[in-house]
Amino acid sequence: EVVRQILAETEARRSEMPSLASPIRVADPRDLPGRARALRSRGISPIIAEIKPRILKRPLLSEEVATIAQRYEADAGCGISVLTQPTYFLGSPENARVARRSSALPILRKDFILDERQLDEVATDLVLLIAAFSSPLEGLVEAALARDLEPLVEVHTEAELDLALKTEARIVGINNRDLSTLKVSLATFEGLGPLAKNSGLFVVAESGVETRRDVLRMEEAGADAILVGTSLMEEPGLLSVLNG
Ligand code: IGP
Repeated sequence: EVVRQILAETEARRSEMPSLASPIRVADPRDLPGRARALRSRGISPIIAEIKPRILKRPLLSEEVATIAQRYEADAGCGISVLTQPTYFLGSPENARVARRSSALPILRKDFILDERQLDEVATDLVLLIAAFSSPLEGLVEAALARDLEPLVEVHTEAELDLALKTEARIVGINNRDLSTLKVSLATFEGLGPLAKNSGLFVVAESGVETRRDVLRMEEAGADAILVGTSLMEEPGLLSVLNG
């Protein structure tokens, strides 16, 4: 229900989207898998820490976004995920710009991308493409790669994983949250993570991680990085506990 509404609102913004005449390109793309490897070699679990205003029930000021981004970098985060969806998630493309200016970490844009033109709204290092909604997936993956924008394809079922594997995407995210019911189960990653891993992809476990034990559980199932939002927005100091 919530998702239907977000998708309808995104559709309604089509007329305001940038023209395809000026595709965006980030100046110096930052390498997420490279940073994950570097952290691992220092014994640190790679955590992609999210800036998710919805948890605080209000949009964030630019200074707050900058402060959170700096904190995530200081606490050895692997990357920063920034919600840019405005209505339900209370995010903005500007938050992604500010986060990228304020830290040296790779920035993942989190939104509901339905149209290639959305890719030109803000320059980031990675962009989330949700297999269930971002259609045609193959075309959006190619459009992102053409901009040097690394697609992270999010899946929740084996059928969606198969769809992701047919694209050129090198990074797949397995969402423990079912976006249609909003129910979370870490068992989702335990089922699909090993399958994705066998295909040679960089695999991210997303959602529902609250403790160091949860992080270890996701790594045990093959996670190369773990994406955490809610628990970090509630307790920013948790990052250095989660990453060990
Ligand atoms: C973070 P959590 O449970 O730690 O807050 O989850 C992240 O995975 C979640 O925000 C998310 C998301 C999404 C948000 C995963 N996929 C797609 C918006 C759209």
